Amino acid sequence: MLGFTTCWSYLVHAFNVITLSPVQQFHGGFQTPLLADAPQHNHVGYPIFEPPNAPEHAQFICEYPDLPDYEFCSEHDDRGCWLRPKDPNSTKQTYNISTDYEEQWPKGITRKYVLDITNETLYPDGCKNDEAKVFNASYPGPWIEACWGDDIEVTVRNHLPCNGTSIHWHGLRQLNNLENDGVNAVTQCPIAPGDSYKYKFHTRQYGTSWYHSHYSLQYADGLAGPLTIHGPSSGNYDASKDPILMTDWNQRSAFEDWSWSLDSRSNFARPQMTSILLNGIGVAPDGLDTCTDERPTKRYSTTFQKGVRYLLRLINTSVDTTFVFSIDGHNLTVVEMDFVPIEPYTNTSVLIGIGQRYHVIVEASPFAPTPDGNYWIRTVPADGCSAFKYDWTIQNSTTGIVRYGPSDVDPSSQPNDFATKCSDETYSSLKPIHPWTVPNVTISDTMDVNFVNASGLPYYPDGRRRWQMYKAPLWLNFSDPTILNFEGSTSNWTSQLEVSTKASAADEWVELLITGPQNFSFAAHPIHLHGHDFALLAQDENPYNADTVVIKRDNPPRRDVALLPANGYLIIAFKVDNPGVWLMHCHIAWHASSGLAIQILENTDRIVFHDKPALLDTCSNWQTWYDGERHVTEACKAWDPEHFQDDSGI
Ligand SMILES: [Cu+2]
Repeated sequence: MLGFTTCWSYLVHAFNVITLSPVQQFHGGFQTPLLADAPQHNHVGYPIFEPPNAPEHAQFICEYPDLPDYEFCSEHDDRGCWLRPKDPNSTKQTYNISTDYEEQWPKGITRKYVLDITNETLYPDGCKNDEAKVFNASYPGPWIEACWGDDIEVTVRNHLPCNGTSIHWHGLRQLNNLENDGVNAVTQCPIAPGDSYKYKFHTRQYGTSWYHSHYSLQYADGLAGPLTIHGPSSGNYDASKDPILMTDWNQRSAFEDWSWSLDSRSNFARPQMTSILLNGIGVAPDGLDTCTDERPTKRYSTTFQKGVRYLLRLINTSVDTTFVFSIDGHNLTVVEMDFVPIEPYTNTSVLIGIGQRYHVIVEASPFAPTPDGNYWIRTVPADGCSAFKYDWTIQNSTTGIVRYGPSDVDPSSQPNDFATKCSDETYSSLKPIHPWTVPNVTISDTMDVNFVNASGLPYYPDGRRRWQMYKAPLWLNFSDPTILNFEGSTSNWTSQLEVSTKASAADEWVELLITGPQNFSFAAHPIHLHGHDFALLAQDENPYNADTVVIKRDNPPRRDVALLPANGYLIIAFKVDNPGVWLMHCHIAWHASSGLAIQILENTDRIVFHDKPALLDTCSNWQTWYDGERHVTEACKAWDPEHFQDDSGI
């Protein structure tokens, strides 16, 4: 990200005057899905259907031209079925909730999308933010959809004046597809202003996730959007709601917040958030001193019809906040975590860490009916797992509304009975539908998450400590991505983790112990792994003890983000089957910027390249911009050219 040498008040002023984009009115909460540029077929000798979890206000069609003998088989009371042979006596594979999706998936079509990234002025919480960065002039970004087994191509065009970018497809495995993981300085150079990059990937998993910028703190400024692979469900439902993205939000750029936190005049204080948004809209706390040019705003709302079972897709896209989501008077039946269908369980709330997703089914028959037919949606920051400048409590975290009828009054509903402790959903509840067993291997490495004095980084203001995950805080070089440096000729890999197995050893696993700091207490860290989903073998809030640890190898939870308890530990394992350089990092944006991340160098001698010239072009264009245009672009002049990068780079 960008560094400053100027003082805070000047910065605020500078940001007000360097806005280049026209003021634009956004329609908060309403997302226009891009229509995929899907091939048209004039015959219907194969499955073509609108999936049961299609968008509410647009048409979306699944097509399987390569499966002519198949039919779509999802029904209200059998959402586990997806495609089955038309002939009941056929011995061919059925694609359903029990399918081992790592090995088998229905071959779909290719979906093409374009994302244009621009700077915009937004009023998501009623307050002006003229440093927002968005996809296709919409916040959140457009819903990227595909059907199970489709391929996706996304062309990303960077129109930002003074930021590079790269877009990560969170949770997608990118099997043998490193160069499409979208992590600048690791899998590619940043896409320079004026440049574009085409990402191509295949879908084997299904469910909901999000895509976001991995360029420093950029996603905090608005570069985040929902991504769904339509597929079967382990719970039955009648209708679905468009994804619900929940996030914390500020009225200025996260780059400014970060820069100020590196300035001794701030006492290196941790940045604070202010508002909470659902699908890009919300209401700022009263009397906020950072609220300027105030405009009317509203909360997210949705309507229920009595008796209908709705599928909700919940995504936490926050900078710094773990949320407890609930709907007054309604239970939630959880059916999918991250991209993994699980055995359904029912509760009054669900806790969602940053980067985590849950599919939940809500039956529209409130157990505590209100006279007005309206119910609050609450997104309560979990205890200790946020840093707001405002006290969001169970009572006031009323960030959305479910309405049954025409009444537009505020709900009179009362909160459900639920806990706000900052720990993942109950470990024993998270049982994958497709069972898996993790072989008995030993812990190969221990990672102690800690907050350290780490001088020697390229930019390290005196007295500012940094988070680290392994041997040192991460610091990447935008111009020199790891993907082009496996030999380590220009970089030093000793602080990263190398994992290598013989090519013949297809089923080897690696097992890692990740421990929280023992000498001080901090919030839980949402640990995210790229390139794999992992088996969560153990998760405990007490310090690790090899004599008493209980490790679950028989169908453990499987996901791509897990909360590392503040002073406790995680044991995770993954199969070493995806050559690449995969980031593992805390998804608290401030912590990732600080360096709480490592690169896992997995069998780098066997990495597959698909389009190396595109990688080299992107680097060449980045370098040209970095060395040249950056110094003359008006919008870049507010930044300190010496400390253009003042964080890890991710
Ligand atoms: Cu963290």
